Amino acid sequence: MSHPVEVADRGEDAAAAPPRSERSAALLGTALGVAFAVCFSTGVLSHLIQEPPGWFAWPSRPAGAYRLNQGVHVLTGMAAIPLLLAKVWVVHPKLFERPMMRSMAHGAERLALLPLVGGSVLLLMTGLGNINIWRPWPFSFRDGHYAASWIVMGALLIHVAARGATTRGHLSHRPRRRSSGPRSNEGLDRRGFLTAVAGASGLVALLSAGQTVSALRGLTVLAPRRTDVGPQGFPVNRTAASVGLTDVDLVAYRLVIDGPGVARPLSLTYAELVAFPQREAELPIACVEGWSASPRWRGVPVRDLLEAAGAREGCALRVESIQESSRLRDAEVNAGQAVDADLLLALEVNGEVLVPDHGFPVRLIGPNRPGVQQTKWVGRIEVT
Ligand code: HEM
Ligand SMILES: Nc1nc2c(c(=O)[nH]1)N[C@H]1C(S)=C(S)[C@@H](COP(=O)(O)O)O[C@H]1N2
Ligand SMILES: [Mo]
Repeated sequence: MSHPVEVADRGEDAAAAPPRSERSAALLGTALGVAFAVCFSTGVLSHLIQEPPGWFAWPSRPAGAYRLNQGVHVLTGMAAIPLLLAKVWVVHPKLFERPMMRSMAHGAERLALLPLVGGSVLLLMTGLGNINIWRPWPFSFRDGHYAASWIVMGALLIHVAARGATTRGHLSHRPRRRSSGPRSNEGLDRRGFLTAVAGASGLVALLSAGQTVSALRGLTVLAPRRTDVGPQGFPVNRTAASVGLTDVDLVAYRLVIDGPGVARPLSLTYAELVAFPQREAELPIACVEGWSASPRWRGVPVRDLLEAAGAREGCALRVESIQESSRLRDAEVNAGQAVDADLLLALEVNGEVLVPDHGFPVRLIGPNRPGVQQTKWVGRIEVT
């Protein structure tokens, strides 16, 4: 069923048509659907990586896959903001249309608009707030954002089932271009409007992409982080000062390797770690918030430490920080990641000893791990 907004505009001149039309709604809806599908799949993947169920093991290669995933998530999410604003502007007269419900099916379709529109606004707002470290809501960002994404995708399925056929109709009948005749309206026509929305969306993406794509770094206007700004040339998520670790006492410091998976638990001093053979690797820090940088690390391969401790093959690890209480003070390393030669306990970055903000004395850095799992100020590796 087709419910015209202002005029049924199938086959009419795009350059003379008003911006608020069914074809606009169909085009914007399709673009939003694609952006949300990309956001949802990259988001759910990020969730699986952080909360892996038994059947899921995130590999350590390719080293930059998580960086790409999260960069794409945040960019498509940002690009969706102008699309959503435009879509709501185009269809808003219909949201208040009477009668509220012409049939059960029509009623169900209308009802699904509430979680669809409300949830979308919530998703984009919480996402945008989170990357700007602005979290004024009373719930955990991840829980709220995750729940909202399922609600929105459910409502979107209902919406597509109800409106998909009309949308396809509007998309397949390209409007004819009329060469003569008076223009029906002044101001912005549909083509101009859609071009402006696409431009705004592209510009938002372009001005945010520098947080992932180093070639666009100079254009990082809308993303909160410049990835080359920070001690030793890249950003800091949680500073050493904020957790009281600016001044770790190297006399007392030990790295402990223990747990049921090892034959000979180790307790190593900093000097002993320095004496181990070191390995260098360029590996990304890819924050869940979308920014990423790829400095050059140098440190002890975890593999060598496991061997020294007589660890059983196929063990997973829990890496623990000397930082006191925080959700981010420990992280899991699955059995596949644990044997990657580039999983390092880094002592240096970009040719210098780590500064406290980047995790001095030692921090974990491994290929393809989300930033939240690159534990700083490591004090213990438990082999499970
Ligand atoms: C401006 C737009 C958006 C931004 C900036 C954004 C940002 C983020 C960030 C920073 C995370 C990582 C959270 C963490 O692990 O701590 C995340 C996760 C996620 N996002 Fe978004 N997002 C946006 C839009 C969306 C949309 C439109 C969807 C779905 C259609 C979505 C679905 C998800 C899901 C499922 C997760 C995983 C949550 C979890 O790990 O529990 N996001 N998002
Ligand atoms: N112990 C500890 N490690 C941590 C964190 C933390 O808060 N505590 N933050 C993590 C997050 S979210 C990121 S993105 C990276 C950032 O590393 P950097 O500050 O060296 O850039 O560290 C990770 N390691
Ligand atoms: Mo992060």
